[in-house]
Amino acid sequence: STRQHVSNIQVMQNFDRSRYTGRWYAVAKKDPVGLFLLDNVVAQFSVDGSGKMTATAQGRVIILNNWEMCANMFGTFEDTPDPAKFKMRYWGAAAYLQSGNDDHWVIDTDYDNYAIHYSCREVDLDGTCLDGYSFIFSRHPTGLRPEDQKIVTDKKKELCFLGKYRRVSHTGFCESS
Ligand code: DAO
Repeated sequence: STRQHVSNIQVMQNFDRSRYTGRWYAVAKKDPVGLFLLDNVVAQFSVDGSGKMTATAQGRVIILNNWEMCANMFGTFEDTPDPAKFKMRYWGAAAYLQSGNDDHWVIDTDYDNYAIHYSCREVDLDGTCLDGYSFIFSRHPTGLRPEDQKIVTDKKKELCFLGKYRRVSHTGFCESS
């Protein structure tokens, strides 16, 4: 398959942020260089009174090489001319957690079952993505419905990330802390 220019990646048409609110379980993840969130990743999206999208997220992380903990993360989203493309500023509840400013694109979603997120952190000189990450989200902690799997596989291909995802397990690690 041909390498995809980041600027040609198709995102969700007429993205509706209010239908996107609520809880999403990460079921698969393509990691960036220097991965951070390992598993038990759950994101909760909201839209505030002024219409701005915000999110909180939890996930198991390992910091300082061997300290395992549940990270509580926060994100605010800056709008762009494309309603499905945001700039996400994110930070942790504790200063030693990761923080940054990433693209946050919604590639596809049916709002009720699945969502495909994409973020390219570094675009190569030829316009392809050099370092990026992507979450496959489900509304269901048990994973994707069989009927959504083909859609998701096709989108992974379009992002040139097919075969680069790993399964994100939910063991209850972040529920006890
Ligand atoms: O896990 O390697 C990684 C990259 C993810 C960084 C972003 C984590 C924080 C997100 C907060 C709001 C989420 C939707």
